[in-house]
Amino acid sequence: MKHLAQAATIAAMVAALAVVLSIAPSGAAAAQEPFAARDHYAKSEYMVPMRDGVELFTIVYTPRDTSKQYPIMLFRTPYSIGPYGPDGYRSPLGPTEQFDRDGYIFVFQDARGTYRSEGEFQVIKPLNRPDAGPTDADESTDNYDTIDWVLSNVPNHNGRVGQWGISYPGWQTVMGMVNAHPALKASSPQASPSDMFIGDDWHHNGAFRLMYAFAWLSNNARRRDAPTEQRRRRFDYGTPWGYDFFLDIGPLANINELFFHNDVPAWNEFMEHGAYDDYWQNQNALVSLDDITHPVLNVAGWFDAEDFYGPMSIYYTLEEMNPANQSTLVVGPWQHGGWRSMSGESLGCIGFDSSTSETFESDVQYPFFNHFLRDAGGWEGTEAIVFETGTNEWRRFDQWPPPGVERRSLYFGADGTLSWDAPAAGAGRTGGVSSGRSAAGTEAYDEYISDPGRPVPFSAEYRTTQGHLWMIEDQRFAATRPDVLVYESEVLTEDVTIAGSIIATLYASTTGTDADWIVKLIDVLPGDTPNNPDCPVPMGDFQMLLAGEVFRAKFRNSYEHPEPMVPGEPTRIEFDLRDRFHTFQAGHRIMVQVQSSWFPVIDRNPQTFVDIYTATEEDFQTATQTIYRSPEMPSHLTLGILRRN
Ligand code: PG9
Repeated sequence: MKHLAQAATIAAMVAALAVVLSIAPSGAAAAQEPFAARDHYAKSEYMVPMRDGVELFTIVYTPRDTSKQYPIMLFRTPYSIGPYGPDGYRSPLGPTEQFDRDGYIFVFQDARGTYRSEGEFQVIKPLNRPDAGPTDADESTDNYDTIDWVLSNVPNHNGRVGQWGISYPGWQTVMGMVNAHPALKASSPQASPSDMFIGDDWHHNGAFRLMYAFAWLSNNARRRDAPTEQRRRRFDYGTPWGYDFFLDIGPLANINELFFHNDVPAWNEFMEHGAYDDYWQNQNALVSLDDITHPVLNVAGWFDAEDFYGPMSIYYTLEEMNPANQSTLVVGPWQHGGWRSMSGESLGCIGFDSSTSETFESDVQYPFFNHFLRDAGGWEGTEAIVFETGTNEWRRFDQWPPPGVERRSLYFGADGTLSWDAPAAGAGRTGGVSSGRSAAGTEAYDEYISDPGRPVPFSAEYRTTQGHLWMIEDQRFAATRPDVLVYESEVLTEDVTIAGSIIATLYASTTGTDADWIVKLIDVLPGDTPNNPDCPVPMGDFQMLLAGEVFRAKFRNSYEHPEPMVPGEPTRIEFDLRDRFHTFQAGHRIMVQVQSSWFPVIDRNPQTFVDIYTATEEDFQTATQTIYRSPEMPSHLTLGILRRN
């Protein structure tokens, strides 16, 4: 198993040797002459016809040196491929400048119905049904038709195409993988969503992601014939404080009337589909990944607030459905797209000791495409390249989760304790916000009152959009609320490394008929941790959010057919906080927080069993929430523990 830092050192030595031997180095751009794409590439713009006659606006940058053949790199996006016109050049053209220097044909396309392309934009347009005719188009056929057109119309290519993209362009990349054009030889979907009801941008486990959906749709999904004024302007919240803004709106049903006025069709569609019906199921990309036969580099960020479920589920699905195909998983300590937008040396208050983005770009992404598109060396084909937070090391494994992981449970205890020992008979009576034994005298529990009129904020920051840093933010602001339960381990005497999924098993009851359960896993730093000059809060006892997830109780038995909770009846609710790879170091403590709102990242649950999208003010009711921690009902987390060799 070669460590990436070692690989970087070797790469540096090779680059140095290459200079001595006068070979054009492919490595770090810093040591090289400045590179102006305009000097090396010609730019052309085309309207490229799709099979249904719709034409998509496409920009092609071709190397000015026409004496060679080059691979093609394709990028499709709904966010504009500008600058438009002959004089404006993107910088860099490829995923990094290393690609520009090597020489590729770069093809960019405005997705159907966006910017200069014709057609109608449909947010996460479902793939065609199997009975689709030869002129029925979807995003997969648009990829195919574009590649076909480029191969026939752009000279000097070597017949091989690679595709990459982050987030929506990452999803476009996944669409390109489905019924792929035979010339497509390497795909790197990065932070692509996969299923918008189960994870990713619009919902998590059926709970609506209000703050993000509102921001994204209002800025990106207005009707093309909506007033230009509205389409061009970023939404104006009129206040810096999103918590207040969204609380003032009241029920979600008010939003269209107050702000969107039927200009945002997808918003209205979402409001009509409150369960996992055909509308959502048809958008699920995972079911179409059964015939992928070319190499895939799947990229995720541990702290991605938008699309973490997507890349992980795509990776797992590819492994399951196409076990023989070469599919690599890369996960770094990044926010959404952070490997492209920042150095990756830190996120919020937490440092990672090296430029993790540079490692990804130079040691993973670049050799991947270089290998499969031009047979160049440097790609090791490792299965999983994952950054371990806590120890801040890149590690390579031949499977994910890594071999040797042992699943262990961490139990909620009396007095806010958290331990590897299951609750023993007689545990409890004290601790928690309100705790004790049930009327029957048999159950230890903790309880709190959840008031939808005063939901728990998701962040201590005052913001209108969710941003990114809340995914790794200090949780002390929440720990002190009376409607947040806190369970904390003893100070660890040795390192504890977790790898893979984190499953929360709650035994819970509510006095209402629906409830949200949010579980957060937290790394508590020692009290004497030195301050970080870049961080606004003291680092001693910092409660670093490591993983958190919401579950909407009415979906506990089925996402398609929601069912009410029975008031007062203890109910087992299990959900996945999603994978992490982290070492809680000796001297730290492990903490779990449980709460019933996470506002406005997640919309408020009325706590009565209704269709939340048509709920009225009266449907929102205060409820008493109970978490049990008895031998019969031991609420706990199950973690994969990795022994270090
Ligand atoms: N997370 C964004 C997104 C992806 C797909 C649909 C809608 C939004 C993005 O950053 O592109």
